[in-house]
Amino acid sequence: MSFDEDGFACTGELLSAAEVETYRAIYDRFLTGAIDCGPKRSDLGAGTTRRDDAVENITQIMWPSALHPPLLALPLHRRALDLARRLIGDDAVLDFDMLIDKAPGSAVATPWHQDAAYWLDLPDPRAVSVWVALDESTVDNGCMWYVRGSHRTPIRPHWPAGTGGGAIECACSEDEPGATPVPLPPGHAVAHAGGTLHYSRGNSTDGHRRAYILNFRPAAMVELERERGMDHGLENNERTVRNTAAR
Ligand SMILES: O=C(O)CCC(=O)C(=O)O
Repeated sequence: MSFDEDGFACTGELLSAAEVETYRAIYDRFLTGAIDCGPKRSDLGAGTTRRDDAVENITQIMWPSALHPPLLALPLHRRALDLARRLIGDDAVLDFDMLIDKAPGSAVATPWHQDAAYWLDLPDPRAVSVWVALDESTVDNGCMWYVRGSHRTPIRPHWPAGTGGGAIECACSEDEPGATPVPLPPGHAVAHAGGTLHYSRGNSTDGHRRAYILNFRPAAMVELERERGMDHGLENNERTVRNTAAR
């Protein structure tokens, strides 16, 4: 698996078992509300039936490192940045981070999409997302799926998924040639490019599927995004969607 060839690559272990425990403890403070997230918390799977005991189908929390800055002193941000610089170049910096949790039994898929469809059309499209598993991620609890080589294909038309959760989707399926599930042990990660088609199934197990995701792009492009008002919900809660069209 090669990031340049395939548009995604497993990174191996980024966090030891003890470090995973530290991140899980903080993550659970976000999930219980002990760390207040305000409008940075939303349901990517809104509009679909929810299990009674689940707060959201797919809990998305933008900017955990801004909500809880001690995260920045823990090892993941530095390790993911080093990785991002190896994958897309030495000018990579953090653009944003987020948590995505699939609660036990929340059988809602993250729809097929390309991240670049959420973003501004920037002159330098280099970008990498480092998706870190804090639980074992399996096909049944919603591990990531990618379409090999799709980062080299045009951004497909996308449209809003569900009702009001903010997620977008495009035409794609597990039957797409090159579609591949990427199960991971806890503490391991997979990196994907901004144009890579991806999705995950719902979580049909009794455990959480917690992921910590860090996105990187060239410093000059982060500056340009901010000039254009795009901060991925840090101050401005608008999420720009450049390719969304009515179905
Ligand atoms: O965690 C998921 O199910 C989806 C993650 C995702 O879409 C992303 O990291 O870009």
